[in-house]
Amino acid sequence: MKKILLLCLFFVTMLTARADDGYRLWLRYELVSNPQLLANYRNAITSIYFAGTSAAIIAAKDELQMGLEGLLGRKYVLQNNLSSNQLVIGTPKSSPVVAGLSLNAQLAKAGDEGFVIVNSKKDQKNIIAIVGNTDIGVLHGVFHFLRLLQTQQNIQSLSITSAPKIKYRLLNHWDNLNRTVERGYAGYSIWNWHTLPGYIDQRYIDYARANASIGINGAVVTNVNANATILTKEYLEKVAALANVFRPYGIKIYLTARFSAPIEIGKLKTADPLNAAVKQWWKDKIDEIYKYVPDFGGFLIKANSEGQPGPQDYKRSHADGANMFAEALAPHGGIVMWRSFVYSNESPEDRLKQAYAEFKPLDSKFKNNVAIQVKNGPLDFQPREPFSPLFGAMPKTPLFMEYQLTQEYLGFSTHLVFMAPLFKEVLNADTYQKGKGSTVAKVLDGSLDGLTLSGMAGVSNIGNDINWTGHLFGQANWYTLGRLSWNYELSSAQIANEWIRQTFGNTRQLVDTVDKIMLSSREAMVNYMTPLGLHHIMGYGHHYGPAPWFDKASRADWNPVYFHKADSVGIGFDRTEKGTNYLSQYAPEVKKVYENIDTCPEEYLLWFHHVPWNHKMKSGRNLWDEMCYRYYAGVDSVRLMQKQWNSLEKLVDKQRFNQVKMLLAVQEKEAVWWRNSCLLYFQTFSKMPIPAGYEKPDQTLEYYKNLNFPFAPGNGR
Ligand code: GCV
Repeated sequence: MKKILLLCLFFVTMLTARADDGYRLWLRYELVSNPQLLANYRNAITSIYFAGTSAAIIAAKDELQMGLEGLLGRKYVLQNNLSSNQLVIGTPKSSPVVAGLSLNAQLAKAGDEGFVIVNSKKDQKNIIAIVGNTDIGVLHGVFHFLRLLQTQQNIQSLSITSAPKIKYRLLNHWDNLNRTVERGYAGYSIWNWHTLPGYIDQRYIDYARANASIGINGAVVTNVNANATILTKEYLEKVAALANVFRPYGIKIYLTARFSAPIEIGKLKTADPLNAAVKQWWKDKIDEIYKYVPDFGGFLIKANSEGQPGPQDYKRSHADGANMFAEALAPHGGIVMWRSFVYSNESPEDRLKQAYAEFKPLDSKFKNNVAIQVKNGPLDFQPREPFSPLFGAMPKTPLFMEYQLTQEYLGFSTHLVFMAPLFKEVLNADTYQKGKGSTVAKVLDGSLDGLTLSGMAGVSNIGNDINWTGHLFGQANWYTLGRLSWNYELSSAQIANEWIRQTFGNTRQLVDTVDKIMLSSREAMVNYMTPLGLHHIMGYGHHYGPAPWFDKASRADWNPVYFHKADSVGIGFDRTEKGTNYLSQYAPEVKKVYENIDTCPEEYLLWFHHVPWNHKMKSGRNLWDEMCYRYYAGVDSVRLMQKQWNSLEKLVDKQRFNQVKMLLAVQEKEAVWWRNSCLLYFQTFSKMPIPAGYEKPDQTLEYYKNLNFPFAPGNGR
């Protein structure tokens, strides 16, 4: 009887161990599945030598012990004498043993946050050293080492020196104080302001671990559509509690500043940035913040955009506004990230031209600790956009990249879309600012113009869903932001490969298949949503699903019809000299390629040109047939993704397998919805048939137009 009970217990434990809700993200530390490799790892690591007492080094040590215990199935105790097959972690400052390893040349390249990992010999003993100039560097090194084990790499001849290419690597949370998340599709905000500062949710610590593991070093915890309450004493105490959690992980906290806060919580009559009382108010407020959070990172500010207050309310410039904050932050080492996402309520000008028009003339007008944060494209995180022309146009001003991880326009958290290819496409784009090779990446890291501030931010896709991001694959986009901002030279395939191995395991078939799914997913989505350069044709307000017919918004440039301009002749937005001349904002070399309908890459065709329906495409099809082809190809790709995923049933735990399977089914349904409704609608202009051989839409255009989603998520204030 006892035996049977034990057996049952064994099976229950096995089953529970196999269930996986995704909470552990890519830090799963499962036992290494390859027996030979496991034996090798165990031989190579028999103990840990560690030096230092800071919270960061303790975090590194804890992570290493936890990781090794999971991966190698053994407990590792710490030793304070050197022995063979030891992992040695520390900094030259904190340990004479580490100092004696003579790694100065490598460490000189690792900077403040980077690390060195090498196999070395010390006093006849073979060791692996994970070393940094700082304790945070060591922590990053430990996470990298655990990544090597999780992805089953050889650790016999390690010689790694790694330093981040981008200085500020940030998540931007659009989280409101009432815990709704603007454009958030993974539940409510993870910040429980009500129970802070007294209650520290384990999630905050796991959030910090996850970020540190991929090198993210800053979190803006509040929405850019800001609420001044966060700046009150009561909330600053809560902010301080979060900052204390983040600090050991090398993560600084940042806030969003509501420009009108001096009026709203300061009882002043104005928020004019040149007014002495206003300046003093912000200076006092910032000094107060630093009393709570001595390493406060600074402010991210959305001003004079979509109804937010800003300096222009007082006839002042963006530079006047940003510099006021910058002056008060500078003595403390804080920075201002001022967003360029502006477009005016009054101006009838092509919306895409407005950010450049406002910011380019201000180049050189900003203080040293100001960066302008620019969305990757000129519009608003569409499935595909050309790079923003501000990159390459402001050589005297540091520009930070803003990507959107949360899938506002990319299918919310029900669509599997791996964004690394989107991010890389922008980074690799050539601005021609200083001739060929002036890529966006070089603008971003400051190397093109000799600037020292550099930054990359992702609008967070994190919520309090058990697996953090709603869709399990949303985790890969969070992961990508960290890895790319550390090293933008990593390829999409490398990032996908790392993430898959850590998240699902190292089985060849599994890795290869998920890899195919991920790498094809972004193009699939572009095809079933907005092929050939179409943009902004989604549902109004909530942005859920297609609504290319929508024309009732209060502003013209919130209407899909404004963007696609379909008529009986053709479709697309003419942004050449004959149209809005938006193209003049790019370098002549870039403009030249895009302005000629024959050289314009087809993926941007309708972004820049109004093209006749019968225009002959590279495939030989006319535009209408090509559009049909792309929309159908998009749906076909999702169906292939489904098949590929289904082939993995035995290789993925049941819980995560089923989650993804269900979501792929939703994605397929919605891809068909996008395809059918867009084609039926555009057909009313082209008057051409959907080519023979394609499955015909099973609903009418009227049916699609009448769909209504009063409770679509993400719109919360
Ligand atoms: C935070 C888009 C989104 C808004 C968002 C805005 C921005 O317009 O729909 O929800 O507001 O971008 O980036 O500021």
